[in-house]
Amino acid sequence: MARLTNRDIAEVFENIADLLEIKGESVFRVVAYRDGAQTIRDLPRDLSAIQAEGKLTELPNIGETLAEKIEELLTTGELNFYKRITAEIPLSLVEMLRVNGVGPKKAKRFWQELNIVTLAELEVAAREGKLRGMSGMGAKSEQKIIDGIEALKRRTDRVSIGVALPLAQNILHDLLKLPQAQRGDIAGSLRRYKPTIGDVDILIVADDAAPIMQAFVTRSDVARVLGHGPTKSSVELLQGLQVDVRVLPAARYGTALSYFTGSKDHNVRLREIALKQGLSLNESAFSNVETGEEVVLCATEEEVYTTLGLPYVPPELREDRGEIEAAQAGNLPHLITLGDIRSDLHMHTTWSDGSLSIREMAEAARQRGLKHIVITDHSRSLGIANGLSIERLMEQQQAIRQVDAEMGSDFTVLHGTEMEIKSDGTLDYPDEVLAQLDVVIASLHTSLRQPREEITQRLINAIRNPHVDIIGHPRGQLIPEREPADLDMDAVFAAAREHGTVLEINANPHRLDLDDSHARRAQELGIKLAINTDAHEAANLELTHYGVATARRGWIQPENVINTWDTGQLLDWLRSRGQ
Ligand code: DGT
Ligand code: CA
Ligand code: CA
Ligand code: ZN
Repeated sequence: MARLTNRDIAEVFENIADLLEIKGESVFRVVAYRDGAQTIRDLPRDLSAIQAEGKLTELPNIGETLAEKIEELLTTGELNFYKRITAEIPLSLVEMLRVNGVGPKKAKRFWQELNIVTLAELEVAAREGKLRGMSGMGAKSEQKIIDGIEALKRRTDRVSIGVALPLAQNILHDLLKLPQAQRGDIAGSLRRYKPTIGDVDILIVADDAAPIMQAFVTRSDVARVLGHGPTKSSVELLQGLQVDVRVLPAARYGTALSYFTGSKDHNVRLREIALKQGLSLNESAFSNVETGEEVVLCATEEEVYTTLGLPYVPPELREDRGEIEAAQAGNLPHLITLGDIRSDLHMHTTWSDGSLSIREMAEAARQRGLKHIVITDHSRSLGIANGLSIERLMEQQQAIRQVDAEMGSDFTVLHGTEMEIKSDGTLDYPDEVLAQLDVVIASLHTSLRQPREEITQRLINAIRNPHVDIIGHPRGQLIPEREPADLDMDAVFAAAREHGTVLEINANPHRLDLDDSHARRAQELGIKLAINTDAHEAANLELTHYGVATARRGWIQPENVINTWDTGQLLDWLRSRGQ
């Protein structure tokens, strides 16, 4: 029996959730499987190890029912319940749900009314104009389905950086404990902080590579060894991620780190510059183009750039999006760093769907070195997240003022909200309530698939409200499973600029929203940004670095991020907004 990876088990639960939804089961059952799957996907450890400790039910979102199913899957490789439900509803319907514009109700109708059960059959039927015969389906909705299928084909099987980075750090940490290892780094897309990762690339400096290769391929979290060579090995982890480890001599480490950090496009540009100097650059050295003789070995990346006559280019910029030209002109941006961040302006407590009290959240934030935070629980219409009625919101204000006083003068707790922008574009609290809050974040959580004009207008309505300070995770994407809303971002930016509304870079690695290029555009337009974790528990406060890296990928400078402000500066700004 093949060992099931965490990713395999998460997939079974996701499929069950989808099948139950197609069947029309209660949302709570569906959500239970979906949340369970998410927990497993994000898990930094192997499920079978947790099962062996008897601690499955201690995981968030894993109750008795799911724990039993995990056990059955781990011990037998199968699940009876899954067999029963896939006998009743074709499993292949699930892949249809990944198409934008196809929900569970439509999938069920394609199956029952037209006997279409696979994505391929759906595509053929749509292209042949066979869907428009169904009630409520026209040529336009048929075309949308074709567009959706094409978009889906462009997406690939990549892993969220939030899953890949902890796994990679863990492996690097273990390998660096070996006596032969002199130093090491994570390279590739992970070092550049791309939001999704194809595979993990790790480099280690050592003279004797064999013990490092051996330790790597025999790790307990390895599902399969894909290659085991003298200086390079590849494995697939139980979590379903491929990892490549390469061992190099110290003298050539700089060229290797530069090469394997990429991006490929950035490397191509570096090689062009080298060629102009009569040098050819590869992963191990600079050589003379004519003679092929190695002429410069680089132990550090800095030496690679120096040889090319360039200043050091931070990994987050290496995408060939203008960084080479900027480096040549001496114009590289002064990038924001994690050390510049003094506050977190978006977080949840037990008042809505968070797991810590206001006081606990404040303590955790202070421990991380922050100077001020804003508590922004969900608003009343978001029932599923226990959103606050106006009465409870006002009660919460008292509680927050109390904690703020208790925390002393070097730490400030402000009262805010993460308010729903409702489907019809109205806001969830009236202006006179918003006027009493220190900070108002407005976010879209529902009806994210509205047509472009409608959803853009909805967001702009919120931006225009003088009480709204920040738009939370503006585009509504989830990585890797949900595409952003179909927003006219030019119009959103124009409105944000006009009204001085801040746009968030949500640091949660499942969101990273705004993304790098939209953040960059916002900065160019003079729009201020916020980098917030949207924490629901203490550990989430550690996610800030993902947001900072996204900002760095977007060329963001510290002065354009309001979390770099000290408390007085933030309060002045809030006052200047007339609240
Ligand atoms: P990924 O794994 O798809 O998330 O993206 P990367 O950037 O980690 O790509 P990967 O793992 O295929 O290769 C790691 C780095 O190695 C890549 O960023 C640049 C370098 N590299 C790989 N193949 C080539 C190539 O054919 N030409 C050049 N110039 N560089 C390459
Ligand atoms: Ca890679
Ligand atoms: Ca690779
Ligand atoms: Zn939130």
